[in-house]
Amino acid sequence: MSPPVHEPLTGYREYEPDEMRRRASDFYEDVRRRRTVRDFSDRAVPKSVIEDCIQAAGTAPSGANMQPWTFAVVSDPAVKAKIRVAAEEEEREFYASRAPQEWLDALEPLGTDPNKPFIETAPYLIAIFVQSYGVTKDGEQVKHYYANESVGIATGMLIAAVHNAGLVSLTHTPSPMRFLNDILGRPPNERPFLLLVVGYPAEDAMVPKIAKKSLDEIAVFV
Ligand code: IYR
Repeated sequence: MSPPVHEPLTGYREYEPDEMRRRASDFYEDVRRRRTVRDFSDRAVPKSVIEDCIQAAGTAPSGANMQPWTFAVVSDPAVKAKIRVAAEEEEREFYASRAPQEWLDALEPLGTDPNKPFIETAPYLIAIFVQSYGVTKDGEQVKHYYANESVGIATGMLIAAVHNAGLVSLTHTPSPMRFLNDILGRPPNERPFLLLVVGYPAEDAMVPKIAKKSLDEIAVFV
């Protein structure tokens, strides 16, 4: 083990209290506009925007800084078509028999169903994988810590980055999603976490009329 090397904290910025309050409230006002969208436009999105959003996600904290994530970016229409076929197959099973009635009732307000045309319409799919363990160049396994939590945090940052860029996303979770390993050629130490659909909303996009919980419903101050 080499001794830890530290460096000065140079990137940090403190703001005057007024500026801090303004920034905190501006950020909230901005992210509260974010909606999960299921109606996508096929308009092209610059690849560099997707790359920057993924780099932003890659700055997320992770257990022992293992960065246990892989972002597989799909824009090839043939690959998107394969993913759609496989996802819809799982979704048909889910809606027809796998999902308990309670789950179907919970989904009712969202109006979701097994048809997932957005998988082909949207310009980008980002399949996010959790690396349950790492593998060195010599093929040795490296332990990952809090891999799920770490990938959840990175995914949240990716969703925020996509919103900040003026795009919309859909957190799609076909279950089970192992077919993503086959289609995308990912190794067995990688488990699909989420399929993030990214693009512009369709011009006539509709979203469910739902509300977020208020501060006193989600926070306690002790
Ligand atoms: N995976 C299914 C069902 C679904 C599940 C949850 I939890 C949602 O918030 C939305 C949908 C689907 O994508 O339709």
